[in-house]
Parts: sequence; structure tokens; C-alpha cells
Amino acid sequence: HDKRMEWWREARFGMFIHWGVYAVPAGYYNGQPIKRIGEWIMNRGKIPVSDYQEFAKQFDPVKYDADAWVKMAKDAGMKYIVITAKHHDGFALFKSNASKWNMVDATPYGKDLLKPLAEACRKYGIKLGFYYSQAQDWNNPGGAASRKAASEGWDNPDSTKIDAYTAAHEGHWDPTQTTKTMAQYIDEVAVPQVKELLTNYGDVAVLWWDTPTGMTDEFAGKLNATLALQPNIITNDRLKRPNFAGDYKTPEQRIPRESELDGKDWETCMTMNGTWGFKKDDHEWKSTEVIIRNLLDIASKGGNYLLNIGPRADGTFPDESIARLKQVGDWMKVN
Ligand code: JFZ
Repeated sequence: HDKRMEWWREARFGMFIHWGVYAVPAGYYNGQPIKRIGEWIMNRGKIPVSDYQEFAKQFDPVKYDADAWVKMAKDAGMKYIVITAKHHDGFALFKSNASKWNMVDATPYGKDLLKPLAEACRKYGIKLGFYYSQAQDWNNPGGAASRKAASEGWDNPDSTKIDAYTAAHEGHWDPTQTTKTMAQYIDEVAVPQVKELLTNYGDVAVLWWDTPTGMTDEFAGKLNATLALQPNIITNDRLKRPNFAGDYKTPEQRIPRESELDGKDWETCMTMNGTWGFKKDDHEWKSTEVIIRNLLDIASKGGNYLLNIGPRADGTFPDESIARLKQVGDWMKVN
């Protein structure tokens, strides 16, 4: 274990990237602002599967430049990147034979987004990790859906009816979501897709699991077994609790106090504004000073800082994110 963790323990600073179809609505559905984090818009807004899939037809990131993204991370002093290969909306940023709900088959862009990123990471000596939502999947039938009331997400006139439906269907809001079992989803989508990720992109440094809604030890065991495809890979602690602790803990949006540290490895993931996935109305940017102070605080306590970017649907980083990365890099050069 220790050998595999060596690079990560020295890394200190990494880039999290939340990118997917949700960057197209960017916080709005039918002209209504949907509350809370942008990548949850489908669940919070209780958007029907067929409506949500329409957004993919506008996901055409013609300005995507993976080389420029990785260079920005490198210049900011970051040592690794973790990107949402598939978030809870089930959309794969990569070519997949396990589901048509992927970048190549469902968008006008029609190209795998992870291939050029993996290439650029190799070029700049940056480690590449994949975030994969193993349990929640709101588009591929059988995937789990964490229960959130429609009434918490926006002022939907039908929220009472929708909330009754989701309560009766383990969080699902569209009948197409439950046409298969979760066991089928794990065998037919999750396991094959993780195998694709661990086979088609060269070295994968991290598998970043998330929200184990509905996970069983059996499901987790099948996913965990795929990691043998990458002997040096490390993972976080979100595959399933308990029994699948992974290699490091992931406090979210917070930095642990000294008294909370227990000798285990940890990584704080954090947004620069309020959302992970791009939301055009989110202007609550942290200052560069706060970001640098957080990095110092985390590094001094022995943790890593995974700082998020939510790229726009056209393939560009928000200007505010670019400015902060640049300023952190400038600070690194003199310190
Ligand atoms: C999850 C996702 O639902 C979210 O969209 C984002 O990707 C984030 C990085 O991870 O949200 C979580 C997961 C775990 C906790 C909080 C939010 N937690 O352990 O406190």
C-alpha cells in the first residue's frame, strides 16, 4: 500500500473536474433556476429522462483543449487531476460499449473527452484519476437515485405529486429509471464501464468512487475486483461503507482540525465557488488568498487539496477559475 501511495503523499495539490451534460442547462430548466449544486440539476429539478437527454444534443465543446487544461493545472502547482468520467446523471465522457448514453454516441461532438486528457497528462507528467459514480445513475436503468424532495430543489407546481412518486420508488422520478434492477445495472453498465476506464487510457492513478446509495458488499466486491487491471491504482473511501475503506479519506468542503486527524491519509475536495458542475448564476467565488490559505493549512496537516473546476459546455474553464489558478501559480513561484 505504502509504495502505491508515495506520489500521492507528496502531491499536496490536485485538480478536480466536474464536467458533463449538466453544463448545458447550467442551473436552469424550462427557464426556472434550480437550486443547489449544478451537477444535481436532473434530480433536484426532477427532469424526465427524455428531456434531460435532449441537453446532450447541445453538448458540443468545440473549444475543449485538454493540453491547455493540463498545462493550467501544472502551472498552478497541481500534481494530479481527477475528472468525472461519469457523474450521477450516468453520462459517460468516454466512448462506451456498455451504454449509448456517452459522449461519442449521444452528442454532436462525437469524440471521447478522456483520450486527449490522458495524453496531455502523460505529456506534462500529471497523474490522472477518474471519478466514477458507481451507484447513482439517473439515466441508465437500474441505477440508484438518492432521495431528494422536488420541493427542495425548485418551486415546481407538481412537487407534491413528484415527491409522492419518488418516495414510493426509492428516489426515482421517471418510470424508465426502474426498468432494470440495480444488480443488472452493476453487471451491465458499472462494471463494464469501469473496466473500459481501466483499460483504454493508459495508467490510471486514482479511482474516485462516490455516494454509495444502494450499494451492497456484493456490488462493491465486483467493482473493487476490476482494480486489478491497474496494479498501482489507489482509491478513495466512497465505494461502500463499511468494509471498503479505500486508501484515503475524503472530507468534503472542509479542512479537518488537528484534533480530528487519526494518522489516515486524507484529501479535502473543495469548490472555488458554490457548485461543482458549471452553473451560470453562481458568483460566490473564494478569493485567491483563501485558496492559498486553505492549501497551506491542508499541507501543514499532511493532507491533499483537490480543488474543483466546473468547465462550461463549450469546453472552456470559467474566467474566474482561470484567474485563480494563475494567481496560485504565481504565488507558488515565489514561495
Ligand atoms: C458528492 C456528489 O453528490 C456531488 O455532486 C459532488 O460530486 C461531490 C464531490 O460528491 O457529494 C457528496 C458526497 C459526500 C459528502 C457530501 C457530498 N459527504 O461525505 O459529506
